[in-house]
Amino acid sequence: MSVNDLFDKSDNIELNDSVDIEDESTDQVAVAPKREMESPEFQALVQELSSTMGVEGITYAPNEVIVKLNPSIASTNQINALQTSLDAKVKESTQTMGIQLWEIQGMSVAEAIALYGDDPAIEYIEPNYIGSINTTTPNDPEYNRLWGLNNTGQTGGTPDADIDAPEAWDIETGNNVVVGVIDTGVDYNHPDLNDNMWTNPGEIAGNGIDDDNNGYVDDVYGWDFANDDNDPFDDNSHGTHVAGTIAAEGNNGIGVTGVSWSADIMALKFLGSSGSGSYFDAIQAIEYATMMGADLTNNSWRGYSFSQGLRDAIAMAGNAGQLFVAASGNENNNNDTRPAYPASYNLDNIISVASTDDDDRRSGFSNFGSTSVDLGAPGSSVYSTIPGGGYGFKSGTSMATPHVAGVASLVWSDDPTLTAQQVKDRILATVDPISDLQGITVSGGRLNAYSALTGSTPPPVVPVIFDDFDPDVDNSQWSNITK
Ligand SMILES: [Ca+2]
Ligand SMILES: [Ca+2]
Ligand SMILES: [Ca+2]
Ligand SMILES: [Ca+2]
Repeated sequence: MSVNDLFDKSDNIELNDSVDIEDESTDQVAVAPKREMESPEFQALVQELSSTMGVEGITYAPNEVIVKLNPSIASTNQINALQTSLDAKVKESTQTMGIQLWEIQGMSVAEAIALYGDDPAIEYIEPNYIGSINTTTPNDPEYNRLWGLNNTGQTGGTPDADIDAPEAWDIETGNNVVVGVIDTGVDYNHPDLNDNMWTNPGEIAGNGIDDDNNGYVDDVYGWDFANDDNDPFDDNSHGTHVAGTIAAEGNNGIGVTGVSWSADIMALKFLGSSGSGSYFDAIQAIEYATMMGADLTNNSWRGYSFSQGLRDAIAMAGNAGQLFVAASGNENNNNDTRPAYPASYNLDNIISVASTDDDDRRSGFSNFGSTSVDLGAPGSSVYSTIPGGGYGFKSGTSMATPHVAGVASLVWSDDPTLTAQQVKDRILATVDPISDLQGITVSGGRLNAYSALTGSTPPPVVPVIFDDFDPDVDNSQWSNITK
């Protein structure tokens, strides 16, 4: 049903008293009658107009209409009458075209258009639509909980304190970049993850044979280095949560979406059900990711003791072109003075991540460091997947880190020719500066996916030099770091 359809059928139009004008001139009868606003037909038309005007992603100024009067018909009295009925005043006019912006108070935009869309004195009346860059909104029902991806103030925070994911998705939603999740394992059966799991193309499952001769028998989704078996299922929940932020299946009508809608998650379990694990198992996991060709790994865990072996494993990954995204830690520490590993190793392929909240403030728990922590990313009250097909909230630099890993995978999806260094430089050079991170992080800002995708390749970040060995700390255990 259109405006014309309705009005063509409107044989019983009544004059509404409120349209009456003070000036009893002969122009009065020429004013188009105000339709009966209580009638079902009118209400249906308003409803139809509202739904057309307000479809997803389209917004318009709530109390404004763009009006062009028909100069051959409109008289001063008619215009006055129209403006009175709309409780309208002219806010602005174009210089030469006779198009005006009216501010209306008497009724909604849809009602105004329904009433006067066919008025002969008006050439057209339309919403004052809000234009913006394109955005892509996924259909996942819990998407609105993901303030870190798109913050509209839905959690009481500051609108746009987010990574601009919908703007980024208009450019790139991700493809099969392989992201190793070095963590507590992954619920690879989760309905929002199972189609985004990496599987070893050279391995036949369950035949008891190491088909690809990589030293691991029946390693299909990755490996469990904590328990030395081929089942990296998550018996903690941390790794599944991290995996969902990177690449929960986007736009599948289920649950949430990751930063990437379709990266491939390699499950590399070295933290056991308690959330801790040994550095040797971490070294094996990093070696596996490198051997099997992961493009990057997410490392939401830390310890406070230096290990040459761990450093060697990460350096080897870097030599293979792999990016290593690491959590800075949750102790509100300055990592410049008290290094947290692996984030604090002075290696070019490491990105060290602090946590921010929905007001673009540093999360109170987050570590920082002007030379040792690179940037911030959303990490407070992050909603993501948990084992058993569920969802839940977690906070920590552990939750910030996978936002960065997800953006790295998007950047690589968009341009596979980039080196790890170029991806890192791009991400750090295109942060949104935020006051809370100025001077206490390398970049001084919070991750922005859209800017990372669109920014030109920046000059290289100056290498960080600092003493990364603290002999006073003895910590042979590595912990995942969910606050
Ligand atoms: Ca935004
Ligand atoms: Ca194998
Ligand atoms: Ca096999
Ligand atoms: Ca989903």
